[in-house]
Amino acid sequence: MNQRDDAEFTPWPESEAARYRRAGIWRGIALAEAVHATAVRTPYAPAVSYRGRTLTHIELYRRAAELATGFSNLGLASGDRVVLQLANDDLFVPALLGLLRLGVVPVLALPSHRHAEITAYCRMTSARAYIAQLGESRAHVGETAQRVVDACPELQHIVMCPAAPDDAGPPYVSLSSLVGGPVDFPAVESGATGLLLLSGGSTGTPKLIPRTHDDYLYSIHASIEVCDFTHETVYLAVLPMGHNFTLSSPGILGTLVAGGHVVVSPSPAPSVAWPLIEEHEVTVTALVPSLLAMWLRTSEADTRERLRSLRTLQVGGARLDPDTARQVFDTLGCQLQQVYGMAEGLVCYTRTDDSIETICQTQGRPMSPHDELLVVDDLGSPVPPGHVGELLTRGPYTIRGYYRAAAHNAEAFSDQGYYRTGDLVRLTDSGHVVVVGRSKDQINRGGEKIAAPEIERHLCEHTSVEAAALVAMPDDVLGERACAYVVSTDPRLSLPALRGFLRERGLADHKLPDDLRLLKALPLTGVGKVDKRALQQLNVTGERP
Ligand code: OOB
Repeated sequence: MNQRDDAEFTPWPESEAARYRRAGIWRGIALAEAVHATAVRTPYAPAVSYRGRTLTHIELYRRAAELATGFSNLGLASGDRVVLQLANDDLFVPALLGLLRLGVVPVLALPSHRHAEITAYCRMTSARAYIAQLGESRAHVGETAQRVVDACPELQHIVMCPAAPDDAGPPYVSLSSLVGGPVDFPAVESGATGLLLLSGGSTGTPKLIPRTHDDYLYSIHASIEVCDFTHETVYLAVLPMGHNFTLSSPGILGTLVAGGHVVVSPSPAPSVAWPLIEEHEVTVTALVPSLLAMWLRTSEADTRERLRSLRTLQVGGARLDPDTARQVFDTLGCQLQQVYGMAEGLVCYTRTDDSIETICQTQGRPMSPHDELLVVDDLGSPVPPGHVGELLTRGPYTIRGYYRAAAHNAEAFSDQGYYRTGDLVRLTDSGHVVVVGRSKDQINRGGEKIAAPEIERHLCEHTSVEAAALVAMPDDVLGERACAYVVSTDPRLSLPALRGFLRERGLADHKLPDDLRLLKALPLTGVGKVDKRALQQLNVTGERP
């Protein structure tokens, strides 16, 4: 390994990079520049709507520039990292574009993250600021922000949205007060890291994904083309806006670059999202399978009529079962598009002209002709066509390494620069991917990823826990739920007590175990590792919350 362990970014080999640049795959344009070019083409078309208020493309451009000025006056500059954690509201897009405009690198945290995760991201990136939503009660800054301030003294600013409470002094500042005289925005280098996305993870510590302006913009343009996004697209952002699926597949950024209109839904519930679809004549939205199931359950005789503007429903993030997939056409009256993607890069889509069977039974095919896919066995050799193996991938928008994680990168990437996805797949003759399972130590809980070792590490900090293993169990609603198998000195250790313990440690709610089962010992494999397959086969009669 010739890389420093704190290397921020593993570049593509120069020969590949040169090829991507020469072929115009990487356009040499920074992300904010690409969005702002649309403002010049379609200045007065609606860009972002939230709770009855709409910003046109030119207004969005101005709002982002104002915020960029404010961020710059705070002392933030190109290359600095800032953790951005906003709910689905009207500030997310201007704040994101404001940071990108300055070349400041946003770390895209999810609203569900709490102080354990936010503190880790701040420390890993030596972040200079944390942009946070005001606490629930709106009267105080919220527990997460307070705990992050205590744990990260090097953080210079906590920017509260929309405004910090009156009695909160430094380091708290209000996003709404961030204005100031004009500044000269720097030219942003398109080969530099544009943003840091979160990895679903399968290790004890969270990993961050450095996406360059060039590679991310390419993935946006390729998505726009495959999904046929135009200035007529009206996209409803239902899933968390900081997730790669919502942000760029083609999502929010794809819609804006294509000159379309993003409508922000503060909740995925049909009672909130469906009236927005009707009001704004939304043409496309994206869901995870568990939310699709909820939409299907909620549907009534008039649902098709109410959702008549909706042409395409994208579903991805977790396995969609083919029977549920088939119901989309009749029950909701729109096209289904399966999306199999990952924040590390590769995104596959089913196409409009695929047969219904292909759309229902596969997770699509790679969006770019430059994506390279290998399906390999345990020893790393390619499997025969049509057989199941682990998917490895590389290409112009799939990273070559995680952020500051050289030791982990040596395992997560092959010598030839392929990313080991940890997904078990089969390729069809037509090149479509069928995801059949997973080899990575992760739980996919309704599309939200849990790195099992991360939670096991916390569980083992409990005074009565001697050993712990977190394992995926089938769940009717979520697809999978998390079961903790624990060896404890306390036979009365309960699920609520364990969940309370983890909550106190500041973990996001979706990472807390759904079941607990106490064992005398954890089963081990021949090489002495915890045998998670054996645990999955034990009948779960354990406690549930
Ligand atoms: C998306 O991104 P991540 O980074 O949250 O999670 C990636 C992982 C994949 O490696 C796979 O294990 C799983 O999520 N996954 C799916 C899937 N889509 C993602 N598993 C089965 N079927 C699918 N359709 O989840 C993501 C990023 C961009 C677009 C869409 C999803």
